[in-house]
Amino acid sequence: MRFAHISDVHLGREQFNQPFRYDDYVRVFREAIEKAVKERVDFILIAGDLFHVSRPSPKTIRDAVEILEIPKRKDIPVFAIEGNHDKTIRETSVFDLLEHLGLIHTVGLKREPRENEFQRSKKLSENRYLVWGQVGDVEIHGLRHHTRWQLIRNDGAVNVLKALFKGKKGILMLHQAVDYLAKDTPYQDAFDLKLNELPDGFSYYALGHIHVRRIAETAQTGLSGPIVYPGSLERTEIREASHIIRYSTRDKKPKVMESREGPKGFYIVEDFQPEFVEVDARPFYSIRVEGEGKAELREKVEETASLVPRDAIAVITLEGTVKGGISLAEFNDLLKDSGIRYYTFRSRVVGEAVISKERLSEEELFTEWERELLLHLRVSPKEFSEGLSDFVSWLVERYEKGIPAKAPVTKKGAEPEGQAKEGTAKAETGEKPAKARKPAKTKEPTKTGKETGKAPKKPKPISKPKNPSSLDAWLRRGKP
Ligand SMILES: [Mn+2]
Repeated sequence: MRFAHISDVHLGREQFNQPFRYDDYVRVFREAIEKAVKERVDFILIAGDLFHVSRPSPKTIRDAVEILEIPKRKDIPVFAIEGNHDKTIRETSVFDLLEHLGLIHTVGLKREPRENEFQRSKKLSENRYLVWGQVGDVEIHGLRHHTRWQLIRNDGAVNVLKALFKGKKGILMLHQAVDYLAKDTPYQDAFDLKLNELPDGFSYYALGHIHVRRIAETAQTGLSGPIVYPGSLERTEIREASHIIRYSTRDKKPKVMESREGPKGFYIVEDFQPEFVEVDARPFYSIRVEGEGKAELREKVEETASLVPRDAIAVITLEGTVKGGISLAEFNDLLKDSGIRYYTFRSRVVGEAVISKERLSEEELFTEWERELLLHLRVSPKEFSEGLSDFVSWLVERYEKGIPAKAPVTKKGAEPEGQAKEGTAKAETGEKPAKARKPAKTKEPTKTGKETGKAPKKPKPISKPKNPSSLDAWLRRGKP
């Protein structure tokens, strides 16, 4: 049994607002699919974020259809889940369209059963079915992206994943950040799942969401199969640079290093052992130049740029202390004949030495919800600027369903899609109903303290808005 494991394709993304970047993202997806088909895999997994937004443009849909027709023509099924970027709260999504065309098979919780050549299902409740893929004797389970608060409830007493996939085997496909593999990624302090919260019993955990390549073997985790993140197919941010150049005030020459996160690609998995397959992602240089004056910085930038290949992308961060500061406009002209495909400058130059005051932690400044919002903005600011309506949907979904005060844990009704029935979950954990249904009004909406090991903050009185910057309070009331 051989399969390909791809994730975080982000089709439709026009990084840096450059049309050639749109083409890059499409090109590496085609390359990955073509390589998988050439390797004669039995099936292909796409572990979320096939698209960059949940409502891709007609052009992006056409590109996706064209590429997904390649495995279809060879009768190679593609199984997919929606990631945080492409999931939708609408009844019909682009994934439904692709599924209707027979180009993909989605797995997870559905309102209707699926019984066909590649899909099986099991009734969980009135209009809730668990759908999985079936190829030979291998089951492909999975669930679209959910936030931590949806999956792990009542302080960990209820684990939706463990309840849903109890006794299941084969492959588990998820689009979540697991803490154990999130080190040195944007999700390090904002993971969705702890390692021991993953359901055991699967031979392979096909994950998506973390954009860099990560594997945790069974010997490290104690789980029944490896946990694997192929990472994104293209370089989605500076941390995924192929090359790093440093030119500090101490260096006589710029130092060029290949990044350890360098190669991009996907996995071909045989007998549940992943083998990395590289795709030809565009070279991406992360450059940091330090100087003590404008002239020094300009000189060093020119010297550094000569080391960057013509087709590459370069993000150049200027550092140092320059009297009077600098304007980036003074640097842009410098590289216009360099041949670098796209470059941009960022400045960390300070006009004068700054003596920093005692630092406040994020936890002291923001509520958990505000930090989640900031994290989303930090991880993928383009997600929001490219699709405000998706942001609003995300916000509404997050908020309508995320307020314990308004949506206490109930047996029926206000359950968000993708929740296992509470009864099922309880059977798994042996949790007593009384505790599981603790009245929400006594609960602090954010769990900041518990997450960080500190004492939880006292609940703020709803009627007395004291902090004008509290987005949390504002959204809960719907007005400032
Ligand atoms: Mn992604």
